[in-house]
Amino acid sequence: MSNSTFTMIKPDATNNGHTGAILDQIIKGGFKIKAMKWIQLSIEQAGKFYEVHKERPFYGELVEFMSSGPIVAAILEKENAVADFRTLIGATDPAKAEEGTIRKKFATSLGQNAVHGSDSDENAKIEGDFFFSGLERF
Ligand code: YYY
Ligand code: MG
Repeated sequence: MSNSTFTMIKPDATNNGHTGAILDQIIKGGFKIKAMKWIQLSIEQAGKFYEVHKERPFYGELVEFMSSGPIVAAILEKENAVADFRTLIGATDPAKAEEGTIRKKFATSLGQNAVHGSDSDENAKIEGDFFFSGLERF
């Protein structure tokens, strides 16, 4: 079990002014920020990040949405980071997310659900490496 995960605050949340509140909830949830950047992805970059979903019906919409505005990308550290962060953000569909979770509070819809969280230690490493070089983390 690794101690880090990767997150993005998605364009719906940055555009709706929720970045500060979401970061606050992440930090109060016990996560330490090890690296962080505010950027906008190109269509190509978003497409590559979500390549695992290429065959899914929502892929085109997801890639368009994720490149439509700024995101905050970050590597987070905590014991049991991947599972604990998935608990903090709640279910993919905000309508099904637990009360108090980040998606329940801040998501717009199933497709525009405010935050990303890695689903495994392996993907946390792949996703963190997609955004950050060794010089950008500590
Ligand atoms: O890991 P998580 O973000 O909770 O869900 P995934 O199944 O990996 O899907 C990635 C992303 O795609 C999801 O956050 C919203 C979007 N999506 C969608 O638009 N429609 C679906 N039926 C499933 C996922
Ligand atoms: Mg996922």
